[in-house]
Amino acid sequence: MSSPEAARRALAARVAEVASRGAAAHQEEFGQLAARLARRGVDVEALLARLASLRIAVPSWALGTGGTRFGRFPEAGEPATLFQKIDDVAALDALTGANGEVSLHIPWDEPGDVAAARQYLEASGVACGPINSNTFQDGARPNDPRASWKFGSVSNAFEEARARAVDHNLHVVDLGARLGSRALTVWLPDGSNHPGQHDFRGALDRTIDSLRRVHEALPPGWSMYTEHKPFEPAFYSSVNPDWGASLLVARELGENCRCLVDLGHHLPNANIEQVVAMLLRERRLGGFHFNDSSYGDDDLTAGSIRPYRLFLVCCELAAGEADGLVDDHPLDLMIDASHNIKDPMEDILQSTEAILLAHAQAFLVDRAALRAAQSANDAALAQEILQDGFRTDARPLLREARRRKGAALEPLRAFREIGYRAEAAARRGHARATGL
Ligand code: PSV
Ligand code: MN
Repeated sequence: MSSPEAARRALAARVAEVASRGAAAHQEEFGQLAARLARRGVDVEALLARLASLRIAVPSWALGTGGTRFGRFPEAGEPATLFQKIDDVAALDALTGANGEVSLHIPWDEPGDVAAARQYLEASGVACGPINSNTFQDGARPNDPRASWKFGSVSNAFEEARARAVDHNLHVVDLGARLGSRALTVWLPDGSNHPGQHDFRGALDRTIDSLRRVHEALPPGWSMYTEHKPFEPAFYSSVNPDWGASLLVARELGENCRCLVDLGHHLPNANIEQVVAMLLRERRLGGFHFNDSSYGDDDLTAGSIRPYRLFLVCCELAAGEADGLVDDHPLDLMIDASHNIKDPMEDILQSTEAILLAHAQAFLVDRAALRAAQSANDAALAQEILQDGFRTDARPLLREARRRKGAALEPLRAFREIGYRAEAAARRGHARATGL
């Protein structure tokens, strides 16, 4: 078996070989776009540098085929171990130049030998991004009424169940610290299914009390993210249902707690870009779980259903960045999607492309002109300015940023051409990845 360093070098060579075949066409397209943007006063080099600096973390749980409660159809060559998941993230990064970070989920990715996992991450050039605690699948004591998370974890009426949930979060922080992470993401399944089941205020009090113990134990330089969601698995109420509750919890816990926005965790027609603007204003935005949806928490490919919504969210990020609202805490950008019919890596490549494209288009919006139109109450002009960014085909910029990093011009095509999955299938066989 080759070392992670050797595997990465071999992959990079194959990616470069595929890229060389498209180089001439790319140069022509990029040259035309760069000239057009330069005429409009865009600093193309600065834009390329900003795009090159974007890092989109890969969720470990999306590297295997997702399922629904109706079935699961695993692909051959799925990663069976944490090390294989890290291999897949390194391969994604070789293709995109933007995926060099993995977001782990515990206990799905419990490493066992932590030092070995850290060493493998480093040798693979993969950073450990925000780490997630799972208190929604209580494998340990599901049938012990006083300790089980059946009726909630950190909000549970029983002290023993809450203590176990706090301990699990502390364990995840400890693990994350040893793996090089700097943030804990807490998404809670806690809620109720029946009116009257929960004392809403009591459940929130207990949630905050429990999470305070986790927040107080964060190592220096760490952040904690609260991730809201209106329903599922609880279908009547959730303890952290929306951005207002999430902000309230974050404020009560203290300065190292921020809110994470999962694009799929809003009630229909919610104005997510405005939520983002509010959290930026409060300096409490921590990061994102990018995905897309038609109905609820569908976990579809980012930008596949409502690319304009994704663009508008990125416009708020670009505006917040320009106004200095993220200087003290760079945002953690992550994908959170789970696919049951596509090759999971292909889907991550598509999500990554959509997120980068929406950022590029948002950076192209003429902020000064937009502000002037807003100040003049010129709604029509403001719309023109915004949509000019959205309607620019910015893909040559992404290709150029990738070319300069030695990544693929067209990541999905390159993934297929180098035959990554077929090779993985030959080596790994038909394993079943841990995760959803
Ligand atoms: C819950 O729906 C969620 O969005 C949380 O981020 C979880 O950690 C993730 O999905 C995986 O279940
Ligand atoms: Mn999420």
